[in-house]
Amino acid sequence: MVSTLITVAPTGAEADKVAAPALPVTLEELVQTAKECEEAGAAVIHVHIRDAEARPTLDPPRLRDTVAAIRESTGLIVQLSTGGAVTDPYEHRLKVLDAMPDACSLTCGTVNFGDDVFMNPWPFMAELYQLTQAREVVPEFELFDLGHVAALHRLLDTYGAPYGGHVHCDLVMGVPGGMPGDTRSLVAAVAALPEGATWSATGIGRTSLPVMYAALSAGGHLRVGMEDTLTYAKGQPVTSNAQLVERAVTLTKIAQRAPMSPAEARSFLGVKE
Ligand code: KMH
Ligand code: ZN
Repeated sequence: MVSTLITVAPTGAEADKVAAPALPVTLEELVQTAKECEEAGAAVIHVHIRDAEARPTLDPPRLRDTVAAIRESTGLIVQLSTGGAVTDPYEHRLKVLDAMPDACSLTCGTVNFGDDVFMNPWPFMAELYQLTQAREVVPEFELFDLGHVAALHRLLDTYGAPYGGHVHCDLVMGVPGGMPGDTRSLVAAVAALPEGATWSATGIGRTSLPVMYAALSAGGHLRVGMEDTLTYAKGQPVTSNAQLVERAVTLTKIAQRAPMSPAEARSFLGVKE
């Protein structure tokens, strides 16, 4: 049976703890969330951290402690965000790899991000990519727009294969300013991916379910979590990240695909043992 890699993105840099009390922002909350999501069927955790006031941070000691704590309590693949918040400078984003995660996100281009701009110019992408190769960290290529797929081709053509030897992408759909979270955009993006690449998809906000159905029907993998979705259904706030993982697992099983275990995901992605 073909299996589905499920990634949970539990926190993000944008959601507000006051407006979304279930958002995990402390180390204890994050570790508890990680355990629940592994139990529910996730194999990868995409991590953003917050400071003592629940504001997004890329503080290096905090990142190191977070990687260690999640590794100690779960078998999940720890993927640190190098995107951070739109206000994070490039130097801080590059230093994320000092925390020695299993994997990291690598966004393949600049994109409008609501009223903001998420900056990923070519020199930054190229430097980050070469750093992932040197540090033996598996990159996940975040694609918010079709143009990002072209930049991914340029990255691979210029600098060669990623650490782990396998290209895995995540289509981040439905960001205001990026590609829409619908089936025709998903099909167009997937058609443009490099030969042999695998991919997950996530739909922001109300595009979560349509993107999940489209991804399952097109043979893709899934990312879910409160970074991307705070509403479970109309009028129903998400109560926990595990609730979103459980729904993804249910839909995956209906699609006749088993959720991939963390051990299977390690070999699938080429993560260092
Ligand atoms: N918070 C966004 C500006 C990533 O994690 O790499 C960027 C983001 C992508 O979430
Ligand atoms: Zn993120």
